[in-house]
Amino acid sequence: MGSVTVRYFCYGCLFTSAAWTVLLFVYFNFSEVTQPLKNVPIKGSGPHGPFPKKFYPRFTRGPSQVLESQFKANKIDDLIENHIEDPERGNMKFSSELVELVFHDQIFRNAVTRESFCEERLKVVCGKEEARGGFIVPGEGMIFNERDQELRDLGYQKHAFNMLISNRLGYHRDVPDTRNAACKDRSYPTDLPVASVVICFYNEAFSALLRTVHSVLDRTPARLLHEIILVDDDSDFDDVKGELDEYIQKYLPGKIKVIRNTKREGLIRGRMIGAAHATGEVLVFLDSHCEVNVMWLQPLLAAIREDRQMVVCPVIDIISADTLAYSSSPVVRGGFNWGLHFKWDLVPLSELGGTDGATAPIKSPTMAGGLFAMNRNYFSELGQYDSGMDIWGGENLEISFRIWMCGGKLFIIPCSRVGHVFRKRRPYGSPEGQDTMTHNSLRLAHVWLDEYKVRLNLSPRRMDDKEQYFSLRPDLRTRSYGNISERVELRKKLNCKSFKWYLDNIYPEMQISGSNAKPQQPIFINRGPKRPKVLQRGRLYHLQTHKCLAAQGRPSQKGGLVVLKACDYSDPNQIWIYNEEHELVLNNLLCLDMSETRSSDPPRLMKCHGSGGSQQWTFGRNNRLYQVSVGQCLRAVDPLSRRGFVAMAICDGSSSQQWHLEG
Ligand SMILES: *[C@@H]1O[C@H](CO)[C@@H](O)[C@H](O)[C@H]1NC(C)=O
Ligand SMILES: [Mn+2]
Repeated sequence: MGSVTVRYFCYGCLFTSAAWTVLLFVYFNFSEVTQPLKNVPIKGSGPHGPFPKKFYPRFTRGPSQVLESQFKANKIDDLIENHIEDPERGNMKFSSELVELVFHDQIFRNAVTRESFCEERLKVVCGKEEARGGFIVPGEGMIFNERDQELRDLGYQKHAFNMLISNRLGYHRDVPDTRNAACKDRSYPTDLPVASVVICFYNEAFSALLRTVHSVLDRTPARLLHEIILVDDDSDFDDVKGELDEYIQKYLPGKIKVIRNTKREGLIRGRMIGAAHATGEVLVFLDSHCEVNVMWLQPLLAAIREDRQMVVCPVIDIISADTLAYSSSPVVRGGFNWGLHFKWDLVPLSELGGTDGATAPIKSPTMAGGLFAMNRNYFSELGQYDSGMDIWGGENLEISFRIWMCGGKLFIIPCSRVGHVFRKRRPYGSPEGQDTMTHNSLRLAHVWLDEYKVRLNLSPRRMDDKEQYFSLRPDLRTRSYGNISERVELRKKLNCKSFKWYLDNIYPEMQISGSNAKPQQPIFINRGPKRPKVLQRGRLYHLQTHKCLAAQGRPSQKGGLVVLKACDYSDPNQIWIYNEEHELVLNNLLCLDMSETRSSDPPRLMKCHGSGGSQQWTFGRNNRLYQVSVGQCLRAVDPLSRRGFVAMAICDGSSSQQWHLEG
């Protein structure tokens, strides 16, 4: 009888382990593939790699409206001048505090990079802080006064990225060369076609827009750059109006055209307007918050020169919205789902390699939309965009399907890299708050999807299997999407192939079965689920109160506050891990995190997201604990209070802001 019990016990064990295996398998598969590739940087070459150091003319007006008081600036200038001119003291080390303060001041007044500033003015190499594959400068986003604070918070509100850092960076900076080493040996024909770069913008931050423009000017051979066309889609902000014109007139005469829409047209018609003004052989569309990398244009042009029906995209590198750090992104390609949302896919084995290895173009079923290049006449022949689409959304899939189905090709060129600020939300809507994504997707579906439109699930909510069919969704069936007869005509005129052909030949990975579609077995150049290396482990000791930072409630509770408690040397709930991602992880569970938009909120414990920004902390001078995206230091709110609350404040080196990671 005992043996029966044992047998059932064993069955139980077997069943449990099987269930766990399945669960873990699903979890890892799912989390690895569906995670949007936000900040998963892989190591690029060092930020100060193979570029010749350049020095740029300084502008009399800095990128920011907020100027430090002239008095302070002059005083600091005197200080440096004296130091450098004095032969005895010329070589003396400046305190790093001074360097930071001076640097801070300089970038406000002149658009210089930190590197050029440090080497030019101080004849010293400023200390560098490495971010993985990125380029962050300690204290770059540091809040010095209320105006900094306003600028930062306003920036997040208006642009959904750290405008304070963007302004301080100025309009020029070097970015790490993120290309595969094999790209550096490639050469390109001399008779490449010339390019018109079209940049549409709507309420863009002035500094981000100008950095986009300057990066193109700085890193594109003049003979290949026919012109830059800026299309202002009826922005509301003043600085991208008169001030932009003034700046261009003063510093960039010649190659830049600015076109102002008199009413809001949206990105889609905006680009068509830009293209109509362009006269170069190739059109290159860029977003208004990009920075192009070295040799970005030549590989794109070379591919188009070879085949005029080739539409090409660069690899889109990541510029952090919180720190503006530039980092390399893995080579992935475009796909989509039946919600007609674009997604990144791993490159299937069959598409990798080839004779050119890592430098070979990669066939891509769809494009992300913001950045691509194509022959200008071919753009027209192919029907530009659907001008019945509004503002934003769906146009990237529409043009992708059209390219492939009507005889063109769409490739990603791994040797061309352009950084893009990945914001966590779009900071603007449509003029009347319409859902332009659904409107545009319906147009696209009715023109291009043939019998497959019954598979659509355009609802933001998940429906059960039966409901997800378009034909059973009366609201979408009857919803108007305007007149599409011109686009249907176009499809006939161009003699385009069927959507079935597209799925069979271009995107066979998209399993028709829908919900149980299984992702392909990938080759992923990503770091995968590897945990960041631990740099230090110990208690976070507050020097003034002799207390330790711990969770207010359970350390596993997401969104929980942290407070100062009596140090308990045996309590694992007071142990923090500080890792190479600059995260502070309590008891190996949750990360210390700051709210993105409201820096007045206290820090909380949140799931570690691994993308820096709100979870990036650095230990600095005066024992400070600095939060990178907020630009402030952690302090005890009231050292005498038993409640032990902590909050962020302007770093002032006071004793309430002094911490020590013990261990
Ligand atoms: C749709 O537009 C075409 C021309 O573009 C026109 O001939 C047709 O009458 C329009 N259809 C409707 C229903 O308005
Ligand atoms: Mn963008």
